[in-house]
Amino acid sequence: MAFGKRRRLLLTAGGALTLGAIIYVIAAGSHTSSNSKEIAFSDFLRLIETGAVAEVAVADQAIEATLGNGAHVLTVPPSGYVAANPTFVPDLVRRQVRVSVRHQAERGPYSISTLLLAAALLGVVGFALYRVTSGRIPSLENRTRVAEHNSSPITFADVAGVDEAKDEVKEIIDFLREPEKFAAIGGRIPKGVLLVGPPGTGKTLLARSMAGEAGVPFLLASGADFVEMYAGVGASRVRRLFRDAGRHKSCIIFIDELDAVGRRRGGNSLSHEEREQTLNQLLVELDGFATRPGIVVVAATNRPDILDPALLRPGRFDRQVTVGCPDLKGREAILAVHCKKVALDQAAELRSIARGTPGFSGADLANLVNEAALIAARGGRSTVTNADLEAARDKVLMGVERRSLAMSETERVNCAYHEAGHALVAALVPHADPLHKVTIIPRGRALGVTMQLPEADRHTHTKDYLQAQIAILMGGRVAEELFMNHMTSGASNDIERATDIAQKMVCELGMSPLGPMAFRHGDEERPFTLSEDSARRVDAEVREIVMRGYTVAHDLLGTYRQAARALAQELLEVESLDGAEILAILQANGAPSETAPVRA
Ligand code: NHX
Ligand code: ZN
Repeated sequence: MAFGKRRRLLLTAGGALTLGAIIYVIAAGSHTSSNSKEIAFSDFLRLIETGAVAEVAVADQAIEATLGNGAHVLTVPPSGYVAANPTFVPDLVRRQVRVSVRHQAERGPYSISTLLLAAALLGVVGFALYRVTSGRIPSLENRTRVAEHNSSPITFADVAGVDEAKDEVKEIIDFLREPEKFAAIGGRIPKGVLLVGPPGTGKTLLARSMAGEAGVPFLLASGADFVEMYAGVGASRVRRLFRDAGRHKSCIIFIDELDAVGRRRGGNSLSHEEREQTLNQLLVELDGFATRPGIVVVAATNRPDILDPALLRPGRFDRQVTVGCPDLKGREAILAVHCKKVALDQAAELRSIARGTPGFSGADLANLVNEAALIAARGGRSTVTNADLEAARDKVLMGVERRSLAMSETERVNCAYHEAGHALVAALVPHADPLHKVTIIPRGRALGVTMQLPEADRHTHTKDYLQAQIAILMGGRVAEELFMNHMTSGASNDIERATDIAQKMVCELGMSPLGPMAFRHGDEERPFTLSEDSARRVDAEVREIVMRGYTVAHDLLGTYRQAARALAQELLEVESLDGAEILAILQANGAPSETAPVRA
């Protein structure tokens, strides 16, 4: 990497020097002395009248004059002036001015401003080129990095929470360890493995651990490295990567973000020709490797759907391994891996933290443990406690607390009622996730937050759940209206999220009277557009669903006004409440203890 940077620097410096040299040569080639000042032709005539001019050099396009005091000036006569005024030269001679005529070949009369203009133009063009190529000088340097396999290799022990994926790649590791054994038996060994999963789920880590387990070198490249402005550069990088791989008896080539190069061909983007060339080269190399044993290509993507089908054909990336977000057990295991690196309090309950982090990826969990360690250190503790982990979880989920943010009293009161509105609806509407926490301490972009946590990992949602979620989102705005007699712009995010859910229900999930249909606007791949009639009906249904949620929230908050008021007052007092505290306050103020069905 350091080498690449230095080389780039050298290239840039060299380019600048060359440019400077060219400008110098052009400037020196012109006979105009650098102290010539360009003046208007009329001023030049006036200078002659006053007898200030001692000498002139006349050329086709310009006249250079040397004044009596030794200064040089330059002027451009109207075109054809000298030819049209046959007395011009004799007049000069009569005034004791020495006249010489310069030939075009002497390239004398380039004005310094013309030269500067040319140089500036050159500079602008160069700069534009530099910008277009985002500062990258087209070098064929190899960007692949070879991981050392003897210095603390990553093994399966470092990879937690993706047991199925591990099982699936074990076979490939066995093959890498003893390729001869497999070759003797015959049969085609998988050459390309595609790791599919969302960001942060450990695809790179899994690939690394495959190399570590098999004890083979690990060559790393990113699909984005292959996408270049210049035709042929991407393809040559691919060629080089595979040539490097060929030097090892066996190894793993890992291509991160395969979708950057592997996108379906035939697009109409500007750079698509270059990408197509790169992709073709990749396909060629993959096929070439079918004959060479011991080398496995692993690639990662989170968008297998946009990959060119040619990449997925037999003999290429024909094996797909899904690396998903970890489940409860997986999250606990991942937390344990990361907690090994910090001094963990004996009483910390990783299981409960894992339960409270549904949907977290491995990277999110690593981040959580790190945050917890920072919180513990800031608090002067020598170990990371359960409370630190919980605080870190809330920070990752809801954003950083901004206790110092100045809020006016009206804003604070509005915030308390807004959050109380969300909380009351969340507590009383059936089918909703339990309340985790309500706070009026500003966090991230929000002045207040109401947070629910599912009881178990959810992979699908019922229509009831989604409708309850919309009602809860409406609870904030409804409370502002009922208790503050106004509306604020603060509800914007709630409104946006509620509308998004309703739109999905109608357009993607078939949860409206319009039936189980997908309503979507067309894109390049599927130029199917919504008919005007459908669009109108979709809008009406979305509105209907959002308004139903609004009504549910309005009914609940209207019925249990006193409970909502008590909740808001308590929030103004203590700023944060957890789920159990909220339920206790609601029940003490006349709200039912159990979520009863409410009429829709
Ligand atoms: C502003 N923020 O931007 C101020 C500072 C109604 C008490 N002028 O609904 O804070 O008004 O239940 C992600 C998350 C915009 C994106 C929160 C985009 C908040 C949050 C506007 C509480 N809690 N609104 C809420 C809130 C605001 C906003 C967001 C976002 C408020 C409300 C933000
Ligand atoms: Zn809100």
